[in-house]
Amino acid sequence: MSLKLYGYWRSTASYRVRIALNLKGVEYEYVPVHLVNNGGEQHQTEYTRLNPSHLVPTLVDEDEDIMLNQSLSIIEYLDERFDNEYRLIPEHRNERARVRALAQDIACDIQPLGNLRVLNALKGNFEASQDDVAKWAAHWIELGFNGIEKRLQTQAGKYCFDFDVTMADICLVPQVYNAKRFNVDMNKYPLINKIADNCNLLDAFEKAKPENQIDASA
Ligand SMILES: N[C@@H](CCC(=O)N[C@@H](CS)C(=O)NCC(=O)O)C(=O)O
Repeated sequence: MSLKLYGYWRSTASYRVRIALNLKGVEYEYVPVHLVNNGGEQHQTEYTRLNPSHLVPTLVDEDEDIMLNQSLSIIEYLDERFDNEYRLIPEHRNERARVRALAQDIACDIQPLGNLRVLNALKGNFEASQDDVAKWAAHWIELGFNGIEKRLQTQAGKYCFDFDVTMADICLVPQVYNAKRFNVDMNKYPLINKIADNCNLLDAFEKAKPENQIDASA
């Protein structure tokens, strides 16, 4: 098999790539990298040779001799490499820009603030309690979701955009999963909820769920 995805079941960035691979209908080998056990396998030499940023996901495409990090770049790569009828990024320039913007609202402005290493630094360097850390993570998700919910009022259909499932939905669904982990009150976000529910009816999203991965644990 030529494609390998190094990821972690609960990592939202890995979850995005799993959805994209499933939507494109591409077979891949999933290689778990446990972010907590063994001091965090993302820090082990074997893995940092592939990804010196100590983060998942990493995609290796042996046929093309390419190794990629950054989930959004990986998704764009997959969309172009497997140029089938299922487009994750629309052809039209304006739609493409809007999809990327919404994806970045999540991947650049929400997720990094709740990343494991950020939460660990709050505890380790600034004496934050587990409760403080959970409030911190929920705060940034809510701030981001407040803006996204308003934006969706003017553009959403069944999915984030009225045309079809795109990279924006691929980013939204894992972030909703993460929001629930941090007890964000999702009743405040009816559109986000509706879109996530619609996406989760699709096989590609179901298969990509954290609990359906080989490395899922309680
Ligand atoms: N911008 C990166 C973010 C990657 C990232 O933050 N990965 C997290 C899991 S979602 C991670 O590996 N965290 C490990 C750590 O913080 O030590 C992407 O989209 O791929």
